[in-house]
Amino acid sequence: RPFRIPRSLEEVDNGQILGFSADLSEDHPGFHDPVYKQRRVDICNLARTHRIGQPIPRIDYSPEEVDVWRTVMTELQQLFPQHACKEFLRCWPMFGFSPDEVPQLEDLSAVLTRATGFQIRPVAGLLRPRDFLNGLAFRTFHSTQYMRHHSSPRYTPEPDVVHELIGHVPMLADPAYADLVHQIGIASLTADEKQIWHLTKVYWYTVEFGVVREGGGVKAFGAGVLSSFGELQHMAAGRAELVPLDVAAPLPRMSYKDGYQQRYFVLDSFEEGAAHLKAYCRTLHQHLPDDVRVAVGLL
Ligand code: H2B
Ligand code: FE
Repeated sequence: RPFRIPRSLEEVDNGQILGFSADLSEDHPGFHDPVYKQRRVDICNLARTHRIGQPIPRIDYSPEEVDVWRTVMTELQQLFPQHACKEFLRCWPMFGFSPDEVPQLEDLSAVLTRATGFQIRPVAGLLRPRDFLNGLAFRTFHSTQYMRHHSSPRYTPEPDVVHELIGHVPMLADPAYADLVHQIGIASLTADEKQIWHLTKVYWYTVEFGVVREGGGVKAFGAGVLSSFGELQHMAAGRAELVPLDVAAPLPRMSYKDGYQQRYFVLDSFEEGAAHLKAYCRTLHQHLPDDVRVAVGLL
């Protein structure tokens, strides 16, 4: 299948949604809830009509949605000091997260932009890996804005506002981490389908489920671990296997459904891991046209 290299963020398609969008499948916790489904449609329509450069629409989250946020925040906050990596703990206070209020994408985006030049762009659901990764090349994180279903505050089968804002956003305020994610994005611009798939796995085992050695222990930096009380506890219990990450080697298949990870890829240090990842990404940068290099800030 042919692909076009986007020359600007405007050319990154944020309209093609995989997975649920507002048509929830039968095993989605909100499948039997028409009010929830309509809420999803309304919030997704805001993302679809949002234009780059416009402020991100503010959502008036309902008391029920705030309760979900509060449940997750209250539990996670207890685990972070012990189990989140130092980069996360340094960035976390910059955003003023409170258990009583779901943060607005627009406000967090402003903080991020000041910290690392990253911005948030609202999106209606799970983006195709190529579009999602291409966005990172333009220092843009595509984020959903809807809340998971209140019947299961600790579980979501898809990215939602809790996962994006707690798991991903704080890490993106760390300059070295933001730079790494930017490089992964740039590597995706000229990647063929096979390379996109490999980058998707690299992203999955680092940005989503990565852990790092720190002070004799193992700490979480992956968003899927940081945004899930159960996954964070599971990781901290130390029963999952820890394997060193070799970014160039074939990586195992990803699973969204088999519960907690049975194996985490671990970086010996963040600096060293990032250096390996960036070296791998640069092997994919070689054929980037000069105008694109300029557009993504490489030249
Ligand atoms: N889409 C959205 N909306 N949020 C994500 O965090 C996300 C995505 N992650 N699409 C991507 C895919 C990631 O899991 C990899 C690159 O496939
Ligand atoms: Fe994620």
